[in-house]
Amino acid sequence: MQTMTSPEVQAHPAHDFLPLKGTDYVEFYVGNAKQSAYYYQAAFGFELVAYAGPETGLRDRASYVLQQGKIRFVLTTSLLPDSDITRHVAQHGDGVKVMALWVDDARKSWEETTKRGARSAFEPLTIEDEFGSVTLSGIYTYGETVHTFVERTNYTGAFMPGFVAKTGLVPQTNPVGLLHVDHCVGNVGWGEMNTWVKFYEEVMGFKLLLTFDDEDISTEYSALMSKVMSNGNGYVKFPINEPAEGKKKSQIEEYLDFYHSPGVQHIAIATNDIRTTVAELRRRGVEFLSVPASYYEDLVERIGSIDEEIDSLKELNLLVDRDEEGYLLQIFTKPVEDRPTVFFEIIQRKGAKSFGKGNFKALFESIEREQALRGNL
Ligand code: TYF
Ligand code: FE
Repeated sequence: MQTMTSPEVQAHPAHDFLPLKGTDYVEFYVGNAKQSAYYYQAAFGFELVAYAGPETGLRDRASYVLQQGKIRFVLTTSLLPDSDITRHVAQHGDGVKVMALWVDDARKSWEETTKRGARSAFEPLTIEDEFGSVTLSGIYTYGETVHTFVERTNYTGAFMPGFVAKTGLVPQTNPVGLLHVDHCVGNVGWGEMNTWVKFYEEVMGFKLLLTFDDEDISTEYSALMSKVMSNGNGYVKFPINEPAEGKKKSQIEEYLDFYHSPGVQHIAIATNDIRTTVAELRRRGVEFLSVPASYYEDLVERIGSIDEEIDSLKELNLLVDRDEEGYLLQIFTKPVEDRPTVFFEIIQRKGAKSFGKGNFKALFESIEREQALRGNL
């Protein structure tokens, strides 16, 4: 007799106790949410879609929700001299507080992860308004960073109950082609990488996708190790970096010195047309790291033939790398705060599922030049 596996079981294999549908939003705690919202709108082309604050009955904070493609950023500031948000901003500067994950069942996500050892940030709660209901729960990951589980039951409002639809701040939204979050990278302390790898394996059911040791990625000075964790369907990827011993201060150590704890280092955002996206971001004043012209001299030799003219990549200082499955184009912004902490990566994947290992040397040397300018090398 033949046994059949039902399609439902195939779609949600029993061993995936934490099925994720993607990134729901990324929340930043910032010193001035209104001005940050303007920056992400004017420079990165996000659209303002929702708001919560004194006008909606909040006394302690204000939040702006921005959207582009499937990406949602929430920018939250405190209105009080002393609160969790105020203290977070005082310690870390502007930074990522929440990486929210879209799930079918926020209660089960919380139960499955806390029973495997996750520290709860808040218990499951359901909030409602005339547009439907949303159930939320939260667990801590590295540092003070939280994973919020977001369950949307046909919710049709602007963001979630508690927020009102809001447009404006800039006269017109001009998107730059940002599509979705490709991966979010965390920096953790010396010797802590494997602790967090184990957390994502055991508590979240993720798998180790790739490992970069200090041999792969030590340049003259900056040294780090990195492991990329992925959930079952590959929609959510979290590389974890830790500093390694080098000739001088690791870029990860510089981050930790200024963030004063582990935290999110970079958010990689996907585009289908990186040349148009980056040309427009540059025109709007977004600052990117640059590699020397020599990077482009042996590029074709290294990666073979690609669809793009090398000159057009050189003009925008885009990086290219190849793996067994295809190639990718990527570029990194400078930190978007005064502290050398959080930055963005813009990435276009043309088949490649890797992270640009072939670019590490050129990229890290570029970061070291910036570190030296800051007096932190
Ligand atoms: O996410 C990654 O692994 C790549 C490479 O400090 C990278 O974007 C790794 C560490 C780092 C900057 C970029
Ligand atoms: Fe990256």
